[in-house]
Amino acid sequence: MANSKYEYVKAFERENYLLPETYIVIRVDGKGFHKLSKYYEFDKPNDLKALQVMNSAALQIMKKYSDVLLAYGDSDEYSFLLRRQCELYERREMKLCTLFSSLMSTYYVHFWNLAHPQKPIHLEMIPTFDARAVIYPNFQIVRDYFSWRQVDCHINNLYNTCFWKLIEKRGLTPQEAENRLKGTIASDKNEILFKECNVNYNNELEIFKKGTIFVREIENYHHDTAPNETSSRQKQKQEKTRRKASYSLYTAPPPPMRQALDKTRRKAAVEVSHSGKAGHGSNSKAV
Ligand SMILES: Nc1nc2c(ncn2[C@@H]2O[C@H](COP(=O)(O)OP(=O)(O)OP(=O)(O)O)[C@@H](O)[C@H]2O)c(=O)[nH]1
Ligand SMILES: [Mg+2]
Repeated sequence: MANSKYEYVKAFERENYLLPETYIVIRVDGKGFHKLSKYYEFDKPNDLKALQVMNSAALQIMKKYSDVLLAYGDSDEYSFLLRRQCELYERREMKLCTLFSSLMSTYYVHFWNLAHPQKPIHLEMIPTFDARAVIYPNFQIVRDYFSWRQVDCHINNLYNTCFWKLIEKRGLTPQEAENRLKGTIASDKNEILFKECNVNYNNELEIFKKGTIFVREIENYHHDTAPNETSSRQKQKQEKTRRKASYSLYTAPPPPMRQALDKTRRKAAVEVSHSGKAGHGSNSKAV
């Protein structure tokens, strides 16, 4: 490589390497989807086809990167869990975030256009995603992270379902619906839906209420050595095993997130800091 007098500018570059031996969660979120959903006339409060586009894009990312063990998504966001010993791009934060956000954006456009031949993406309203990466030191916190996202989905969906049903079925204006819901708790909203709108919230689609979970199903995966003792041949073999794994989609059977994460842990043998609730030993192996 030529050494020019301009080479010194490289010294200004900074890189953040995500701490080793920690779980990485990358969350992508649609930019301005409030506007975008209006522009492309999404069904309110949930557009099944749009959610399926999100799911297809996320699954494509999961297929591309075998380090992704699990992905959870709802609305315009998706969270990807990368294994503790992931060495993708040396764990460079900027590289990971920019790649995940650009892949999500381009896959989204691709799958949108496949699903909506009559309503393709227009240049003036291009879907784009931002991304952040957060590291978590143990599995308990990872589980709480996904529970947090799923609870968020539930809270938003219950509110939005109530809001739009009050408008559709009771003829309220958006302002009146907002006022009606002010100060209400979850049970009040269920009651409003049932008594005033003739809607049983339990009958709403699971994907709307709980989001979508993809799990990489890895069978017979063993990894007995410490990461720095793993030879490159062993690493290649493990990579191949992960790559060959199938994917399961859960629209969250109850209690959804715990089951899916436990399954990931059992099958992929993600290392776990022991939690009494989960009922597994703490001697599981690291992927
Ligand atoms: N009608 C409809 N709107 C949706 C659907 N999914 C997502 N949205 C819209 O997308 C928004 C996502 O929330 P945010 O990410 O907080 O809002 P945003 O406009 O994307 O803003 P930034 O993420 O800050 O750029 C929701 O508030 C809805 O307005 C859907 O299935 N149907
Ligand atoms: Mg958004």
